[in-house]
Amino acid sequence: MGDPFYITTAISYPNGKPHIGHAYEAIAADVIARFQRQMGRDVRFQTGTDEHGLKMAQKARDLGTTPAALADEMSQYFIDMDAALNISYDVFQRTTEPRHHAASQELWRRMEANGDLYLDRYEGWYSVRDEAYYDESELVGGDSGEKLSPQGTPVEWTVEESWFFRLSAYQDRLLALLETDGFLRPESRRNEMIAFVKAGLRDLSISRTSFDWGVKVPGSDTHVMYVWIDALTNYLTGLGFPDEGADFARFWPCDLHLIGKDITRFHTIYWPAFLMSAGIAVPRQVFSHGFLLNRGQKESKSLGNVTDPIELADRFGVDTLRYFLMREVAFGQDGSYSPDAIVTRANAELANSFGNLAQRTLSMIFKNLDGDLKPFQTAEVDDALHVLVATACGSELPKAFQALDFSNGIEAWMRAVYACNQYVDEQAPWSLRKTDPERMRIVLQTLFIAVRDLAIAIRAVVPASADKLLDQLGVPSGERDFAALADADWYGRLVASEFRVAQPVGVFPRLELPAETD
Ligand code: ME8
Repeated sequence: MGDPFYITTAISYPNGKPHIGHAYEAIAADVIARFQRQMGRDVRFQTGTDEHGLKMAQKARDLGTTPAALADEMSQYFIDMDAALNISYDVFQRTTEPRHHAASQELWRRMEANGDLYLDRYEGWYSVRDEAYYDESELVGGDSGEKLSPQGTPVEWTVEESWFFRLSAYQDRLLALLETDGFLRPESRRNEMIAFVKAGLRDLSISRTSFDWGVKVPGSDTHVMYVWIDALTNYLTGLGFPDEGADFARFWPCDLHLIGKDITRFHTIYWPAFLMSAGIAVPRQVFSHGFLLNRGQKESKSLGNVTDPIELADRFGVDTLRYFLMREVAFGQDGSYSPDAIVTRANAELANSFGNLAQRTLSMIFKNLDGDLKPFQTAEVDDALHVLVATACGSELPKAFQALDFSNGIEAWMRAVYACNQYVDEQAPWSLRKTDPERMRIVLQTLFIAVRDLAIAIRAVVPASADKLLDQLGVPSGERDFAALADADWYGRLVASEFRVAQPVGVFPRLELPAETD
């Protein structure tokens, strides 16, 4: 078994249906998980829903239902979205599960035992939408002079008895952690967090008494935990904590928490401080991705531009959507999407370039060689193509993906696809058919090998399509990872197995540009 690799997404608030931001994060995490599996790692991939807190309680009240019923109903939409997007998670953790309450209470007890919790009174500006208290100095003015959080959400002056966490005691350790290379990426976010810690950390209010939709504070029944304490603990719950058994021992500390930029503070300051207090190792890396915008605008109900990611996947194809998001957006930065951009990208790269290459190659082998593959001797030009493709697929793409630089990894792959298409045009196998059938055979078989390499390399991004293609290429399902890619004997085994190329079925359809261009 390979080395363990534990990756998590943020757990989503199920107070509404999933939006494109949720889909983006799930897809990015899934591409990483699948890529690491292809690299031979023993991957544990966790996602879930964050079901407590005032936001959920208020939404349930508005709808005339209970928070528990709302959570049950809405978390199913996230499970359905993951199924629709082919998200290969191992654990879907819901925070209303009893085992999660037990895990959160144990974390609390450990922090208390370490002397980091104390009871006091809290007065401050609370944003229900962000589930966070803000300092007066952080607030911004709204259009009609009202006070808003730095995220632009309404805040209320709140006074209550509260448990506090001694965050101020962790300032130096947190600074050292943030300065550790690779803990928080991208760099711009790391600088922001370092500046935040350097400005001085205040103790954190971590319980509420004004409502009861949450995890009860051990020994303090009128208090429920601040929702972020229990939310962050989900990453431990899924591994069986407080039982520090096999899963916990194998997968903790987490290799990668993948989150959006708006919740970086919670994951790189509060969370490591809680863990340090409880005597638990901190995660190895947090990556905070950018926001996805709809034609450059944030989606919101009032703008009427909220997109259902399942509809997008139905309309353009799951793999098209996955490919577009990973290719188009420089990972870590904000990105924009529109139906036109999806169609243009998918047609240019998947349908016209890679899909066309695969389709041409397989149908020429089917028609001209009776689908029959043989061992063959290459010329210099064939070897050059082989080296170029093998380098892009076996080295450039995985190196970029390892660094979470997906757009550049895919670009290297695309360059190899273009080189193959250029090779087809230059070698013109269709005209060799009469003049030099043996040379035609060599060209087509060289292309067959290139298509196989390209399909394996892009498999994490477009898993269903790549597998459909690899099935047509006769590549066994156990030989589709990066070790298999580097195995020089596979072609010989395939030939010996008497596999024959059948009439190919197109894998990447050409899409129509949407009629409406508003
Ligand atoms: O923040 N583009 O939940 P959430 C990209 N429950 N990513 C986006 C986005 C967008 N437009 N909008 C949101 C929460 N996200 C908490 C997390 S973790 C212990 C608790 C990202 O449903 C967002 O940054 O508001 C977060 O990573 C995830 O979607 C869930 O957001």
